[in-house]
Amino acid sequence: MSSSRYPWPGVIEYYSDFLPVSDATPRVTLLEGNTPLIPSVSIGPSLPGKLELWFKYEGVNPTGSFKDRGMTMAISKAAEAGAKATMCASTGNTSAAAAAYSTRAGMLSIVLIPAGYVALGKLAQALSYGARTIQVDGNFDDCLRLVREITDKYPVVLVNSLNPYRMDGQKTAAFEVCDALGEAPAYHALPVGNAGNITAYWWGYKDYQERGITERTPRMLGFQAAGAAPLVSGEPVSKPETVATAIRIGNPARWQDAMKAVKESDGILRAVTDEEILAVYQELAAKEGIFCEPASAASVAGVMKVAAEGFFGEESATVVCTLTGHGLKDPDRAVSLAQEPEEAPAETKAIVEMLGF
Ligand code: AN7
Repeated sequence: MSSSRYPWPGVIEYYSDFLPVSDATPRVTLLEGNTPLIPSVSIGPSLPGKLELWFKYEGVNPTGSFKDRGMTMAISKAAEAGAKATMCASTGNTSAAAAAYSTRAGMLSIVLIPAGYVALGKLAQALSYGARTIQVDGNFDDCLRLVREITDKYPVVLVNSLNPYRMDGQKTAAFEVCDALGEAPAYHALPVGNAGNITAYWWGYKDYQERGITERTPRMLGFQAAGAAPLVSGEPVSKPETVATAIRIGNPARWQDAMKAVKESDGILRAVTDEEILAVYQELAAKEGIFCEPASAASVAGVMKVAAEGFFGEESATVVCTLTGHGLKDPDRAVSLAQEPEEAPAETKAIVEMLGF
């Protein structure tokens, strides 16, 4: 390993041997990746059986979600090709990442978002990074249809996960999990929306196994919100609804690839309710000290649900859940569920009394 890989140089430079880049490819990076794989101290030990539960905490990426891994690749390749503008549809996180990396590369970023259904932190990001932010009177699926039509006709690079470079970049999360554990986990659980990430992880795990770095690949466990679960029902959902706005998607672009990933890996696709998602979302913060956004908690909610059904049996196995985005992305949700702060005058005596000291 060359010393130029330290300190952490971002996912393209660190994993360049595994990615379609050359010395001529500019590295448009915010030093994303190298995110912590955190052992569970509360939820894991409470699960039936002998599971070892880990959280891949993607909320600490530079724009606060896993999207940075794919975006550094997509924008670097767009820059290599001389592109001037990028465009994406987004439930929020893709737009934040696209805006940040496009801006860094000196490109115009155009983002289409469903009006009224993007969490406040994500909207703040797209606007602050200077994206041309267009709220569409429609849902994510409408936005993606428009972006596909427009980028087909005009010189603007599509940076949704239909862009193959996005997938290449997102594979690096699977590489990091294997590098951290010394082997692929037995199971990997993810929230599924547009279905790019579960596909990318699977491809990444397969790459490592094909190169002989790991011996096995995990069973992929995909979890959708019950009101937006087309891959579970097998039918597109025309009016997807869930509190987990990041995965409020009714017709995922990577539908077939995700189904293949689940089938090849002997995995499962299941739905979790909004109630289950929000309960785990709160538990992750209050018991594990990990603040993620609601959609991210779907992976853990799903693991808890199938564990309770006996899915894992008595097996001792490693289970990794990706926590895809930071809790600060959706401050409205957090505050609406949490207790009100207590109030006190600026006096020691009053506070000491309140605390019962
Ligand atoms: C926190 O930003 O689709 O199954 O437009 O933001 O790869 O789509 C976000 C997706 C999970 C689902 N968790 O990943 C977008 C967008 C969070 C997310 C997903 C998203 P995919």
